[in-house]
Amino acid sequence: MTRPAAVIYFRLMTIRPIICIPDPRLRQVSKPVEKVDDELRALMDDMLETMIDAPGIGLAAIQIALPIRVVVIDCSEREYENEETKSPPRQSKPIYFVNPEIAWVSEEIKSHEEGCLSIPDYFEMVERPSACRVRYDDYEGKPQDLLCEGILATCIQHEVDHLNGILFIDYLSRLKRDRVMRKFQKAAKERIRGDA
Ligand code: GNR
Ligand code: NI
Repeated sequence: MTRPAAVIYFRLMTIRPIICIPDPRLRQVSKPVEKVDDELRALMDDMLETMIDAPGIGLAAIQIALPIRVVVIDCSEREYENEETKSPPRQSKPIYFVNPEIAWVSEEIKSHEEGCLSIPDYFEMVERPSACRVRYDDYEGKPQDLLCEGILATCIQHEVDHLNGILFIDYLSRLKRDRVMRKFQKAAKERIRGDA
């Protein structure tokens, strides 16, 4: 009997459905991850694929209905290096955050336009600290400490909010929040009626 020299296992990434408001699961507080293993890495691969497909620059696990403290972010430029030849992006550098904790925020606040894949086609300005430090475990389960600025600082704060059941519309006036919630509630009811 001959044995193959090596067996290569591979797995196709899967795009998972993203849940939207008013789904109450988005208000859950996600649970810490105990161990970074192959199963979790497979999930993080799926999250990246789902985020790129959406398309978005960040995704928290609860957005695919998994209440665990996992986030993926890729704020690097998604444009083609050369529009004519469609050569790949300059840098695509996803960051995987397991159990992220905001360890420090700057006193300086800045305003940035935010959107959310769980609140499609709605954008508003939100004020947040302009920089922050995040402690987390990476794709290999190794502890990391990262200083975030610019869009990365905005995005990681938005994602850590998701892990705590907070959405960016919570920072808006009650009038604006109620208006967007009602619009999505109405759309959800119409979908149910349409399916029946
Ligand atoms: O794709 C996204 N863009 C974005 C823009 C400004 C601030 C935050 C974000 S995150 C969002 C994807 C998302 O909903 N992540 O939870
Ligand atoms: Ni979001």
